[in-house]
Amino acid sequence: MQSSHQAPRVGVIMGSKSDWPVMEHAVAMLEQLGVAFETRVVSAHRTPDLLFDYAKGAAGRGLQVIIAGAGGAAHLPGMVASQTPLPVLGVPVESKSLKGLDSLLSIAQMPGGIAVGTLAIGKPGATNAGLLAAQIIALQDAGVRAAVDAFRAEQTRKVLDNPDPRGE
Ligand code: RP5
Repeated sequence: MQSSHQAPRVGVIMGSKSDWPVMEHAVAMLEQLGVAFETRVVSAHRTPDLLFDYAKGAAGRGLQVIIAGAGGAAHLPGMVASQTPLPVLGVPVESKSLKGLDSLLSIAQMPGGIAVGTLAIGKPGATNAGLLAAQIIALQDAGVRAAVDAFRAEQTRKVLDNPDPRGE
């Protein structure tokens, strides 16, 4: 799936459809900040050939950042990072048995020499993956930079305008 008529700049992939309720928060942030993206299921274990094809072709297709979410034995972000020079942001999806601690450690504990930027478990991690991807794109795109600045200013204003924790 592609976000708009613009060529996608961020690839949002996940190991399973079951990851979507978390990963949709990365997509929501990219949409809010006006960053074109594509999204699809790519499984490290169930579709390994697709993983290699996707990762090897990503830079050539114009992608600039890949966000990869997975749960449990979460090998997707690391394996994608091994096959592309693009920055890869890993989102640990909460697992049923170990609450995502397994996902977090699988993604974070990369061997030195292949980098994955690991975010928090679940929704905040997915949200921040979208934000961080936009901040990377913003280094060379003034429009996205303005959108990130506006988002942060609005977030700050909402806190400062509502100092009473008992208020609505
Ligand atoms: C991982 O296994 C996926 O990223 C998902 O978080 C987890 C469970 O997948 P399903 O069995 O729900 O498809 O590869």
